[in-house]
Amino acid sequence: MRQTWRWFGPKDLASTDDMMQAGVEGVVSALHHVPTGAVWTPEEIAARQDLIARMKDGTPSTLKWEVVESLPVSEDIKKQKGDWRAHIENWKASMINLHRAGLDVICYNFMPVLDWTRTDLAWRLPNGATCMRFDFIDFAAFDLYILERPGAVGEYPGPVAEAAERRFAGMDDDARRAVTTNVAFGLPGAASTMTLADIRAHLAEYGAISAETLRRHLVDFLAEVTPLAQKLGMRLCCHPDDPPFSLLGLPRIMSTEVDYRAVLDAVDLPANGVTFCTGSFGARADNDCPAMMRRLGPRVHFIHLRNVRREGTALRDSFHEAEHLGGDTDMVAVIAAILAEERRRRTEGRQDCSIPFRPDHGQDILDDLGRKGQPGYPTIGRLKGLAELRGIMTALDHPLVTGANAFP
Ligand code: DNO
Repeated sequence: MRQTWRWFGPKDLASTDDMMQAGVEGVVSALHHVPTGAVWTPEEIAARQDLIARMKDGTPSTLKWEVVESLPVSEDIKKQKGDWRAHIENWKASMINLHRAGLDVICYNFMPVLDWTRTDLAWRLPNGATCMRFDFIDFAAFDLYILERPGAVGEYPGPVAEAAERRFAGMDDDARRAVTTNVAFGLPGAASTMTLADIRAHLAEYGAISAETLRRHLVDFLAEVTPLAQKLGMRLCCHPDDPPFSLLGLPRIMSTEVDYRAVLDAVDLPANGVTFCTGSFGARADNDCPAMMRRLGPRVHFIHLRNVRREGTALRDSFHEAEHLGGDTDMVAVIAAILAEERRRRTEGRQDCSIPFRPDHGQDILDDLGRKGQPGYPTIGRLKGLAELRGIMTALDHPLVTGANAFP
């Protein structure tokens, strides 16, 4: 398991020195400033590589940019409208430029309009730390009474709609503004958040796009880009929907193992793969992460390790981001499944035997608090997560545990 870390570029509060001291082996990054749909040029890619290769004082770091997260897929491609064909050509041109620069793993997602969605970006825990939270009642209150989405009324179970009405009535203007900003926050690294009018306009565009249509658009996209990736020896990996269920009436098609299987089988090349995000999958009780890792394993090209605590029992329900070894996902079992997959790859002689993973998100603790970093990406909280995960990896790989030198 290759220990990587997401770095947002020169504006990131964490430095290359911080990453080095955290024991990071490789960097995950993206050119967030390049507009979605445009080509990532060799110059821009090289400039980012150069920043990663240097410590604060200019001396060389041992770090390299190893995973792209994300090369964004435009709304036009998802809807097959407007400039979608040109955007696919540009995506391929970016792939070629990345490959020439030595970057072969590309994470992307196919979530319409909203990327990951939370209602609270700094929810206070009993110990004073903060974490991100998705409150289904707050979300329903936003949808029903702030966005006033036509059609929303019939989509919530009665008790949820009633609770949302009471919740909305109890919110002051600040609370209403906060939930709106948080829901519209979307993409990490994005330059701007969306207004209510933007969201309404986007939703109207998706009116006629069913889940089946969106899945077909994803398969069409992959049928274009995957053969090139395969030829170049690159690995594409789709990130799951976060949370893994429909929001605002939008189709979400990468939420479960069945969803992934359909898309992996439709374009059945090793280069068509999975970003295995335990935090996204884990927000649904019917996603068994260790078992999914075992079954999807051969096609997993990148891993996000994060844990969530589900707060209710419904399929669509509230959850918050727990500590990496807390929450409802059995992280030890997931790591055991990853290590087993890596051993299997070694026996097959595969080159990609060390799967890059990153500690995904983290709680804001100690000096993270009040630091105004990228929500979900505190330096110390993630360092703690990485250290805990590294401990499990080291232990599970130890001869005392693997049996090579077991206890008498
Ligand atoms: C959230 C992230 C996602 C992820 C993209 C990948 O923190 O895990 O935004 O980067 O969905 O395309």
